[in-house]
Amino acid sequence: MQHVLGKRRRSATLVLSLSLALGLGATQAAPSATADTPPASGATTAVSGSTAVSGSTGAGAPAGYYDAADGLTGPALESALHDIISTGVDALSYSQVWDALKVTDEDPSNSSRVLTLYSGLSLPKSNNGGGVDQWNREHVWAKSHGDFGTATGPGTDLHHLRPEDVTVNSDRGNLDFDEGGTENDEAPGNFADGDSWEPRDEVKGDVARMIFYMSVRYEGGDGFADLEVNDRVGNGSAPNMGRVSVLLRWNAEDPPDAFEERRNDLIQSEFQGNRNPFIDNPVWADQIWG
Ligand SMILES: [Ca+2]
Ligand SMILES: [Ca+2]
Ligand SMILES: [Ca+2]
Repeated sequence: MQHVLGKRRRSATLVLSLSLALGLGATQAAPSATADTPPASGATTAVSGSTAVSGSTGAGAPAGYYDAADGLTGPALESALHDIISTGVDALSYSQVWDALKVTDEDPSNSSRVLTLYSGLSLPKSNNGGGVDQWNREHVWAKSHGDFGTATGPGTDLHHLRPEDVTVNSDRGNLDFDEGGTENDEAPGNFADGDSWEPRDEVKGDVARMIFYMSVRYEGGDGFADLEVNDRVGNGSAPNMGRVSVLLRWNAEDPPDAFEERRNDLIQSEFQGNRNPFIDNPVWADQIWG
């Protein structure tokens, strides 16, 4: 049984590797979307006012979206971003998350599939569920850290929910994020030890920006815990997630790509009505926690 599954995994990985090698991967979509747009006119439609949102290749934030954060740093910036991303939010039910992920995490090279976060596999959209080799809903901010469960709220917030292979999701469990450990046998490039999980290089920044979003979005005023990043691992059930110093480095090393930006746009326009500011402007993380 184990042996057969292992073979299936390797072949799925091979297919993905080949498609990436052939230029069919998510990162290939970025330049063509904006390459023909003159920089000046592109910038005015893609970003808000005078706030410097550099490097964005997605549709980006609507004009004015971040105006209230303009020029701020530190706690004032955090507070302004909290208000911006907590206004006019349409929160989903946990069952609605299944269908949403089939849109936000669609494989750019195959519209009948989704891409999984840690394992990087392309799996059929229809193969969601709780069985071995199916995909399910990974809470990147582990739901036990603050005990928010799957009630409508942080547990159903698409900005930190991603498709993942059921058993890899189980391996990550509720570990904090840090570097080191033993490589995961089902998801090469991911490592874990007793108190932390290190995602593969391609999604290190994605993970960091999802955690930053959750820390700013949830401040304890909505019946759920105040979620906060800290510089520890082994946070257990405390409403904290670490290690922020490592997450800041990952944020710099793995900047937002077209897949992540498209996802942010879709969550705002089709589902929740709010954005992850750290995808639009990764430097804000340094200005709050650096
Ligand atoms: Ca560790
Ligand atoms: Ca990435
Ligand atoms: Ca918070």
